[in-house]
Amino acid sequence: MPPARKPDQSAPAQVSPTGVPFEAADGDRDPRAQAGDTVTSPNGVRIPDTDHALKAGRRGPTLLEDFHLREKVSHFDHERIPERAVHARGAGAHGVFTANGSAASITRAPVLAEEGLQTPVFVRFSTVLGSRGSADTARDTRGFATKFYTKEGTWDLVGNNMPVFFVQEAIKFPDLIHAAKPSPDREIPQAQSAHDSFWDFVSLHTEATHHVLWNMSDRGIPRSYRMMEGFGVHSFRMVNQARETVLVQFKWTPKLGVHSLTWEEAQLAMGTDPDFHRRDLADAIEAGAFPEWELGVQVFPDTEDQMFEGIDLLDPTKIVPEEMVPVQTIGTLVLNANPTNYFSETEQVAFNTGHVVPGIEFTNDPLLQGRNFSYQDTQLTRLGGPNWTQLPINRPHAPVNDDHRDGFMQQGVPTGQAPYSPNTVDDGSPQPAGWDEGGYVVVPRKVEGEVVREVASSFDDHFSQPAMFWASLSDVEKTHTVEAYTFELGKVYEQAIKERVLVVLATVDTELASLVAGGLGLPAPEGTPVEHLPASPALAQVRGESFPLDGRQVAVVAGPDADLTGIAALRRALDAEGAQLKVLAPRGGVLGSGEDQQVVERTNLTARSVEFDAVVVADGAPDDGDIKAVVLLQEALRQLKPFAAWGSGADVLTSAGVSGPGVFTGASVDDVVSDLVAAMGQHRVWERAELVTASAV
Ligand code: HDE
Repeated sequence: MPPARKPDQSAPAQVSPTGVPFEAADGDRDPRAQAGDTVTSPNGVRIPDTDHALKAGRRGPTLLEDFHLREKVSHFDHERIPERAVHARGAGAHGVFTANGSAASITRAPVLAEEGLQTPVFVRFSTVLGSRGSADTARDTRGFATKFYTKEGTWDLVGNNMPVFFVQEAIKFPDLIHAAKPSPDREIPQAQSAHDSFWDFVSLHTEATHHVLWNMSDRGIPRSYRMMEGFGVHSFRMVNQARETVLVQFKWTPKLGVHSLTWEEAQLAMGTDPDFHRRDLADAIEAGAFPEWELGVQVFPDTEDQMFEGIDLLDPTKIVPEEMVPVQTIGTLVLNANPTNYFSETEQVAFNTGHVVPGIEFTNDPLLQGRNFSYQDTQLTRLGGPNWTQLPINRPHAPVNDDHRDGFMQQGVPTGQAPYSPNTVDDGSPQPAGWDEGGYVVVPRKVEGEVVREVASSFDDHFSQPAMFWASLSDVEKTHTVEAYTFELGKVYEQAIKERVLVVLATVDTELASLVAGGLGLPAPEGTPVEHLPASPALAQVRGESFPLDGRQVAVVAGPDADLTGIAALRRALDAEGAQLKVLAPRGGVLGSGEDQQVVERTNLTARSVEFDAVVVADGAPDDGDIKAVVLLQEALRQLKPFAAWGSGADVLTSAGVSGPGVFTGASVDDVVSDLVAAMGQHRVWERAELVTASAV
């Protein structure tokens, strides 16, 4: 008979002041921090006064004896932990992943394979370069990291919103980040790649060209975390029940489509609302507009050369176009709860690419192999020791019995006398788990070769894929991309660096290079653009598709004499689409009374155009030429946002110079609402782009 297993190495049971054990329902909410009604010390001693220190006399010196004073101030002194070396700025949410079962043929991981299985998740979105307090809308790559609390252990899918990476080998990552972070002397610029050392690095490492092009495209400034794709970037190996393997690449596809800010909006938001993306995510979840993504995989045969039709599957600067290998949906992610405590959840959550479960294995992608070391390593400093998987947000939802012992902040009380294996002292427990017991048994794979510091020659192709990406963009995206390069290089001081970037661009595409050169006032270098695969329509964001309006924001310009019944009707119509209406008036307070009463949510002083996806002007809104109101309307016009107005509201638009495509007017709300909703579904009024853009491709 096999020996009895030891109890899980979980934290001691938590007991409330009344002696009732707490139910940590989903395993990641720990009520210990906030229990009972009275202020207590960390020891649980009730405190009569937390505002005044113990003193020898009212005007006398403070006593060292005051343990509450010492503990309170001392704990505060140690409140901060190091921010993440990269991806310091982020926002998180809880959710659930539901597998549709179609992955059963390629993986034995129930989280992906078992039809209808629901797995709790925590997702953290982030920017890469900025410090923890930096603005959300900087031009940057976005992190998209998902922790799946599966019954077989935790699986972390630590991806980005772009499918390729700057460097091919992990050993170059410190160089890349040192070049991209602020300068070592003045520590500027914050959260920006628009400086000499970044462009110096990427022009010397031309393997970065593909990722840089994605950053300079609209993908670098998402409208919302809810409107981004996510990519696992590397190829992973999947193993099914029959121990057969395939290679896969993961992709998250947002239900709301992929949409971006304009650069002007991004810059405005950095000043007016640095928390733009955080707020958007939290507000949407609070409003019940739960963000949703489909998880898909591109599946490739696990051949000996790890290539697919000439594309190296181990090179993280390459993609396989979806037109060549379609993305197959294997499940759905819904984010349905905001964190209760930012620090305990979003800050302390710690991802590790090395966290995989049976059925999901690695490939030899040299970037992935290095990441598997780095993530565990960085948490030792950031979270203070090796027990970081015991923190509530990181705790596996699977039994843990690891024979690891001690270390800073050990929270479990492991039992038994023999934390080693094999042993006889504890009757051999815990026992290893083989394939049939769900053990992480690695499928044998052949590895041989000479010890070299080299990569395969297929890694030398740095240009054909950026050229394909450029060719795939819509015209408006191309224009934005040219403007982004011109802006960023315009901030570079060294002429030689700008010229070197132009030479790189000329190898990608002559038109791209000459437009950027033109913007910089430099001669366009001669270049011989590379051969590339045909354009991939799936890579363009603007393709005439229509998307749901969940969590979209609409302003209605109103005033004391506005048609409040019309505003109420507009609110109902937008509610039905999942969008939110905000009343904007010259002064705060309440408009009208009774059923149609409207609370003023924004004033001309507190509102800025970037907050809204569309602007409506109500009948009776003041047409007093208030410069702030006019600026808001004109900015919204330039940002291609849809407009609507009913009754005299149309005159306000005319006075502000707002007309043309995407401006809908009528006698009543009913006359305009369906056009407005349809236009918002397209994200922007793209037909207006030509009228307001200075440079065009
Ligand atoms: Fe990361 N990365 N990374 N990275 N990364 C970190 O881990 C690293 C890379 C990504 O919300 C760090 O816990 C190396 C690719 C995300 O907590 C660190 C290399 C991709 C996050 C680290 C890469 C990512 C990180 C910093 C090159 C997309 C935020 C704090 C081999 C597929 C996770 C931490 C969160 C965070 C190292 C490249 C995504 C230092 C060495 C490629 C989303 O360990």
